[in-house]
Amino acid sequence: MNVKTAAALISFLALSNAATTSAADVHPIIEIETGYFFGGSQSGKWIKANRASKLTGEKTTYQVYGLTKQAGQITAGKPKSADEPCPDTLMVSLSSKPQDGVIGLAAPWNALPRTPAVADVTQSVYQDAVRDFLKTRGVADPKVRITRILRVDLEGDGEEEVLISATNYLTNEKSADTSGALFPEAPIQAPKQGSYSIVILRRVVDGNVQTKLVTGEIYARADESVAPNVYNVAAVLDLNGDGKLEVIVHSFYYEGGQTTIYRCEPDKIEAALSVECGA
Ligand SMILES: [Ca+2]
Ligand SMILES: [Ca+2]
Repeated sequence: MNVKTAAALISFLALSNAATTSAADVHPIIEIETGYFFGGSQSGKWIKANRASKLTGEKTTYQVYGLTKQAGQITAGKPKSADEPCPDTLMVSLSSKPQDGVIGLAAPWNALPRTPAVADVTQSVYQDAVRDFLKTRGVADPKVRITRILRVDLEGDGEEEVLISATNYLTNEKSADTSGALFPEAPIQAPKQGSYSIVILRRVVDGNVQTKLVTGEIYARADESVAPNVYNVAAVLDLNGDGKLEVIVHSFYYEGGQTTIYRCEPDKIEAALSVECGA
């Protein structure tokens, strides 16, 4: 091997090493409101919080995203235990908390390649869709109350999907009024018969509209044993860089909350990563 070939080989190795390092980077994800650390992704694969935290630096720059726009850039420290009452949840301290920020992502790609459009919740086609869905889940006479409708093309195939959040715990408590508010208080009392809080996804599959439950709870009968949760779509973002949007759902009950990132494929909806804390 002559000197020139050796030098070329060394520079090739250096280049390929650099490429490998960057492809293997973990791209951490945080919740802005709480500073909770979801974990991240690596070459498109989801990495749980404990593993991702070991690969996250002392000072990481995050792009902050809200429901319909990017909301600036912040830095955050290394993830640490959130301590009592949630020692298993990891959290970071944020340099600032941008208004309307929902999720922070440390990655080079744009997590909001397609912006969700907020649609009118009174449209009869969606009122009917929620009513029909609740009937299939055993609610005899559904009292439809939609809190948010979002239209967005999740996978970028040119066809828009529709995400509907609907909550009705059939109570007159002011605290249970979810209309318009993103993080209202959840009702304290046990759920009554016919009450529900759901996020459903409507998409066209082979020319037919398909309606699927992303997450939620439906009480065809009253249940004295549970504290009801309220569910709402907080953001729709591409958090692992595969070009497909994930659906981020915030849920809460009277003394705690959870935020979950859902992958929504036509044949399967599954949770990718989640953070939570409750008393
Ligand atoms: Ca689509
Ligand atoms: Ca994605």
